[in-house]
Amino acid sequence: MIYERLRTVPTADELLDQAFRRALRPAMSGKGRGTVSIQRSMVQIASDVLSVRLLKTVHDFPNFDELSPFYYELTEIIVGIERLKMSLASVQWAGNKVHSIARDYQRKMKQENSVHIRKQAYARIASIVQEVDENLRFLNDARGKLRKLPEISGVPTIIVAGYPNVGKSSFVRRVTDAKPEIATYPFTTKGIYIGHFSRDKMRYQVVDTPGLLDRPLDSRNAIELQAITALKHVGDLVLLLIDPAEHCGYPLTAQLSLLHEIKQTLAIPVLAVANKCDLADFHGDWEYKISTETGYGVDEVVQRAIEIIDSGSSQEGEHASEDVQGESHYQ
Ligand SMILES: Nc1nc2c(ncn2[C@@H]2O[C@H](COP(=O)(O)OP(=O)(O)O)[C@@H](O)[C@H]2O)c(=O)[nH]1
Ligand SMILES: [Mg+2]
Repeated sequence: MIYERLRTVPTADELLDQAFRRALRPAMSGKGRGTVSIQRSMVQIASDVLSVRLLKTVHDFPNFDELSPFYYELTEIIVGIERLKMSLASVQWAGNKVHSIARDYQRKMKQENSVHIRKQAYARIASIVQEVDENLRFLNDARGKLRKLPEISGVPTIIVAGYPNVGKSSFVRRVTDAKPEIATYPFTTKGIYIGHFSRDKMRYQVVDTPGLLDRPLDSRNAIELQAITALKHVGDLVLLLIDPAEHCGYPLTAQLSLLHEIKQTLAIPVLAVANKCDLADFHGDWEYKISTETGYGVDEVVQRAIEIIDSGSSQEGEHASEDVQGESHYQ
């Protein structure tokens, strides 16, 4: 994942500490060297350490304009791209400024004033670095948040949605091969589950999103809604589970209106699937009915999902038309 390799961003104090400590080395081992040359190399080393670390911090961050739409949107809502760009620009400015200050002061150094000038250089350098301390802290905080973003690979992806207890996790468990990985996702404490399966030598990804696509979208604030709609960039299909027997505790009408909302909001194909058909009070005339408990119908639904994904990727760029969406017929 793009943010995984981000290193800790040091604070101004940490940077200055490290730089000035390193710069003491020539003074300690400076036998036989003149004072001017030692003072010059102190300034040189301190400024090298600082500008290298400041500029490295900047280069660690990706070029935001090249991020995939999924990570771009999440970065925007978690930390804000403008704010990030401004902080990085300030840190870059500091890295360059430290370098040019060091050059200027080294030139001014003479036999009689070198210690004094070196101290002046240190003070100027320290104040530049302190000036961007707030930006460094912001970047470190951003790093902490961005690193936790889920790793969602580019393989075809089915997003599982539906009210709590309709059987989403049971479905993911039944169709995927290994234990799903759990990733954190902004604005939900529950973590999303990412599993995989193979069909005809193709890998597919199944994402269970508890806390995201499991209740009416109109109850969400704008930021939560953005975190939810960002999923459309990774999902090729939403598989929305419905529990007509209402064992989940939510009325069927509410479940159907969630189906409707998700279709409208995400603008990717939605396949509605009625689950728990093994139950006695399962009812209704559904195009796709399954039981994740007994396994009834599950293979057919997975096959259908793959067909929809394949037909979507063969007409890349166009929106899936209404008729490929697996509208369930509930009378
Ligand atoms: N009878 C029956 N129970 C099911 C079925 N699928 C899930 N359940 C049960 O419904 C409850 C909620 O399932 P879960 O997968 O955790 O739902 P989630 O909240 O949507 O992830 C659990 O007690 C499951 O055992 C099914 O096909 N038939
Ligand atoms: Mg679950």
